[in-house]
Amino acid sequence: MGAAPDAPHTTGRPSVRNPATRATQLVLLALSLGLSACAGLVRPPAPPSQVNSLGMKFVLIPAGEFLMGSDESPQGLARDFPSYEPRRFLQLGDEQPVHRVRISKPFWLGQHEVTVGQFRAYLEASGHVPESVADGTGAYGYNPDYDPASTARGDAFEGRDPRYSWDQPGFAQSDQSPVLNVTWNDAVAMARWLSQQEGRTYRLPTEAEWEYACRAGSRTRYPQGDDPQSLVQVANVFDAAALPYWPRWQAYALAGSDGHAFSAPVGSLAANAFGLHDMLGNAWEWVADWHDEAYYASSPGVDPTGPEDGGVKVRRGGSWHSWALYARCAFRNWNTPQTRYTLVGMRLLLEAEDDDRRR
Ligand SMILES: [Ca+2]
Ligand SMILES: [Ca+2]
Repeated sequence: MGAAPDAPHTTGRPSVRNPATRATQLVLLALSLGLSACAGLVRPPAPPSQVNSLGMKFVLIPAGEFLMGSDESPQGLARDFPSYEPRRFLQLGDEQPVHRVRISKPFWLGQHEVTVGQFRAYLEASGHVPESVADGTGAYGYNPDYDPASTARGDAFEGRDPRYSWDQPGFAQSDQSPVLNVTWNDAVAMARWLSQQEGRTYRLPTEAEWEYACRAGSRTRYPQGDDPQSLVQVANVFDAAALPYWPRWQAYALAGSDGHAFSAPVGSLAANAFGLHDMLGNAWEWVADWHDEAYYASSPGVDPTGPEDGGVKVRRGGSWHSWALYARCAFRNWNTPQTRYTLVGMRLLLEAEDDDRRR
């Protein structure tokens, strides 16, 4: 599969350890249990979390094993995605074979995608110039007057154009929105800077760590099950709210509404069983690995880190503009490390230290 430079190939230290005394914690626990019993509710405990120097919240993901990838048949997919062209179900071969992967160490993963506000704070403190600005070619954006048919590639968005950048994708973004139009190189630079600032190791998750975190114990297409229509409860994707802006894609819009035509403030939709929000939808998320169509056939069984080299980096999870087929935990998409696009953002991983592993 070839890929144009930007276009989707399918269309300090922990600061929130509870300061309460042990006695206070016990009282709070007793009250909590009592209230839960009164209400007839048994809630799972919140996962351990911490907030870093930029206000980014991380949750602890336990070590474990999972089945990575998907071996769904084209026939099965056609049944559940009846309005899609059959050729789309034949383009998912890089999700096979399904293989068992062990994640040997716990890790902290951003509870949310990196936000516009956090990325701005990083730029101001570090002096980093985002690649779309540094190379002068700009990024991509939404322009209601733009006609994809007027361009050679038929991109859904206008660009590259210097008028668009990480803080200007052509639609309203707040400091709580996921940052978009950032390159893989920008994401790695932010992780390196945070590591230097805090004396800990930040990086992008590997593809395996990302899928393990997305599935959160599930083996279905989506963490909540296989039904594409149920996605609107947990993910901001291409839905009834987005359809009025792109009516020609009516066949691919979910019938329900997730409440967001464009990006959603991070954490607007429900978390998965690991306490992570927006793993599916909102912003595509760069991961560390190079993409290789055949990698799963030879992937190591423990902590795989992807091919040694390659030409394109993997991004995962789908976006606010993605159709449900492309917002599955197993789906793999990819672009060059220089790619910037109005659908692509990031989520960072913070490596666990020995103290964390005893939790
Ligand atoms: Ca949406
Ligand atoms: Ca996402």
